[in-house]
Amino acid sequence: MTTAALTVLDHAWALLGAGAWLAAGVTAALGRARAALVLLVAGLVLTLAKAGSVAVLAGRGWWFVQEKVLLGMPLLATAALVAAVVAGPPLRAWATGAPRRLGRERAGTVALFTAGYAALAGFVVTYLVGYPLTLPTALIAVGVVAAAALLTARSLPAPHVDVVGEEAPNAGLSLSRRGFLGVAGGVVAIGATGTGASLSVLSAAPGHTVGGGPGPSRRPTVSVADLRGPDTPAPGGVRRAYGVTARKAAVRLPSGQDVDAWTFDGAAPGPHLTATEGDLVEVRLVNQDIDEGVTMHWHGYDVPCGEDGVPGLSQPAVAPGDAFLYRFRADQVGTYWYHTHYASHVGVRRGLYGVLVVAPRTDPDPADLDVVVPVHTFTGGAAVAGVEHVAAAGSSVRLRLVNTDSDPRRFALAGTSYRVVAVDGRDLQGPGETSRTAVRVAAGGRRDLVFVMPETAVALFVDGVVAVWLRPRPDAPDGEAATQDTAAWPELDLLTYGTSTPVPLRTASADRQFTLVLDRGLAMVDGRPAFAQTVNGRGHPSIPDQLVAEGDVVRFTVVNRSLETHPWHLHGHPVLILSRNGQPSSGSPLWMDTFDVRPGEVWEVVFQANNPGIWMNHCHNLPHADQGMMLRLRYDGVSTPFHGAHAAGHRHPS
Ligand SMILES: [Cu+2]
Repeated sequence: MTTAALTVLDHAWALLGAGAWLAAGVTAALGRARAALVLLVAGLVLTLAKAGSVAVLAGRGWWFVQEKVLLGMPLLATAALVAAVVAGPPLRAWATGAPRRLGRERAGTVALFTAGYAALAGFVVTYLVGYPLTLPTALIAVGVVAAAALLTARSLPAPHVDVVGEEAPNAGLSLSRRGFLGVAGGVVAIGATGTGASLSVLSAAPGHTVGGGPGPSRRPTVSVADLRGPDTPAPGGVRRAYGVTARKAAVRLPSGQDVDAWTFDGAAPGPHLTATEGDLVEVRLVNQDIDEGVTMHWHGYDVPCGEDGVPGLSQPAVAPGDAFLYRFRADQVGTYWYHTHYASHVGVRRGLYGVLVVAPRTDPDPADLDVVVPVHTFTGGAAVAGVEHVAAAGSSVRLRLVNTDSDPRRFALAGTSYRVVAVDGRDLQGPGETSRTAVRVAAGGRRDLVFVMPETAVALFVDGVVAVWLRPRPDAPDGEAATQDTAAWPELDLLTYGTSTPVPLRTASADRQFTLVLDRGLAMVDGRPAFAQTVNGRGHPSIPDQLVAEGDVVRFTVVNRSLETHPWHLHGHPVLILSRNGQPSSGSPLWMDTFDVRPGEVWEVVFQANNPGIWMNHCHNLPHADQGMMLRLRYDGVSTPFHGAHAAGHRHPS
C-alpha cells in the first residue's frame, strides 16, 4: 500500500474511532447500555486498527508518524484502556440485568467521552500541526482533552443514590443541554488560546538552520545586487540583445476564445529567446502596464543571483514605466523557460512566460524539425492544442516539452517510438528507445523527446488530449495514432532510464543535510494565520533560511506528508537525484531543477553550492508557494539590499 493510501486510512481509523467513542459516551449517557457496549468494542477495534496503520506508516519514515507515535497514539491508547476498564464492567452488568452501580456508570460514561476526545485531539494535531511535534503542541492537546473530560464530568448529573440489586426507575444518565454548551465553550476557549499561542511562536523571526555545517562566519558580505552577469560573451560567442515589454493584451487561444492576458510582447508564450552556447544573453525588460509589477526569472538557468529575477530578493519588482536589464552567459545548453516571479501564482497563469532554448556551439546531430511545446492552461483553454507540423518520413524530430502550469502534465507520444534525450535542459546518458510509455513532467519541468518520423502520423497527447500533430505529408490521415488509449500506458521511470555514469560530485557524504517535510497545517503566512502549505510546520516568510557555504556539497531530503503533489524547485542550482522512497537512481545521472514529490514520497537529492547568492527554494505549484511553501537558501557572506515583508513578492501590494 502506498504511503499516501496509508495516511488516508489512518485518518479514517482516527475519525471512525473518535465517532465510535463519542457515540459510546452519548448512548451510555442516554441509558442505552447494550448499544454503548457495542460501540465501546467498536472503539477498541478501531483503536487497534489505528495502532496498526501507525506501525506500518512508521516503517515509511519517522516524519510520517512522529506526532502520532509521541502523542496521538499514547493519548488514545491510554484513554481507550481506561474507558474499557472503567466503562466495560458496569455497562455489561447493566446490559445483562446484573446489579447496577450508578457511580461507576457515570465514571464510565466520562471515560468513553474522554477516549473520543483523545482520538479527536490526535487527529486534529496530525491535521493542523503534523511534523515536527513541539512540546507546547503536545501540552495543549493533553490539556484540551483533560479539560474536556473535566467539563464532561461536571455536566453529567450526579446520581442521587447508588442503586444496588434493583432496577433503577430512571435508567441512564442524561446530559443537560447547558452542560453540553459548557463543555463546548470551555474546550473551544482552551483550544483557541493554545492555538493563538502556538501561532505567535510560529510567526517569530525565522533565523536560519545550518544543516550540520558551520554557522555564519564573520567574512565581509557581498550584496546580491553585485552578483551580476558578465557584459561580454565567451570567446567565439556573440551578444544576443532582446527587448521585452510586459503588457496587457488579448490573446486568442486555439479554442478561438480571447483571454485578457498579461504578456511579454503581447503574446503568450512571450518571445522565443534563443542563443548559442557562449553567447551573452541581454534582455531589457520594460513594464508597460502590469500594475502589480513584473520580473523575469530564468527557470532552471543557473544565472548569477543578481540576474535571477526574484523581486524583493535579487531586485525590486519592475513597476510600470520602469525597466531592468538582465545579462548572463549562455553556458548551459538545452530547453529552459522564463516567467515573472512577482505574484507569480497570478502572473504566470495569466501569461507572463516564454521559452529559452540554448543550442550547442557545434551540434553533430541537429534535428530536422525542432519544435517547442510550452503547455499552458488559461481560464478558457489550453495554449497548445491541435498544432500541426509536417516532417518528411525518415527525418529527425525534436520535441521540447515545457510544463508552464502548476500541475504535473502527462505527455504521451503515439505512433512512434522515441527517446527522452534531455530532462530539465540537461542531456541524459544512454537514453534508450521506448514506446507506449507516458512521460510525466512536473510543473515547471522540461523533457526533450527525439524520434525519426515514420510513414504515418504521430500525435502528442497531453493528459489524454492531442496537442500536436506531426504528419509525413500535409494530407496524411490521423491513422492509428489518434485512437491510442494513452491513459493505459505506463509512465517512464527516469530513475531507471538510461546509463549510469560517474558524476563530478561527491555524493556519498554531504557537508550539510537539510530535511524538508511538506504538509498542510495551521501556520502564519505573510503575517496572517492560514491553513497553509508548510515546510517543517511553518509558512513563508517564517521558515528558517538554509545556510550554506560556497563549495559545500548539500543534501536535501524532501518528504511529502500531504495528499497533494509538490514540484520542488531550487533556484540557481540543478540537483542530482539520489533516490526516491529509498530506491536509488540507477539509470542516467538525473539532474533536475524541478522534481515532483508525490504524496507520501521521500526524495534524496544533492547539489554543489557553487553559485553564491540568496536563492528561493520552493514548491513550483505556484498557489502552494503563495500559501507559504517557500524558503530561502542563503550563502554565508551574502546579503540583499532588497527587502519587504514579501521577499518573494508573491503577494499583491495592498
Ligand atoms: Cu506544492
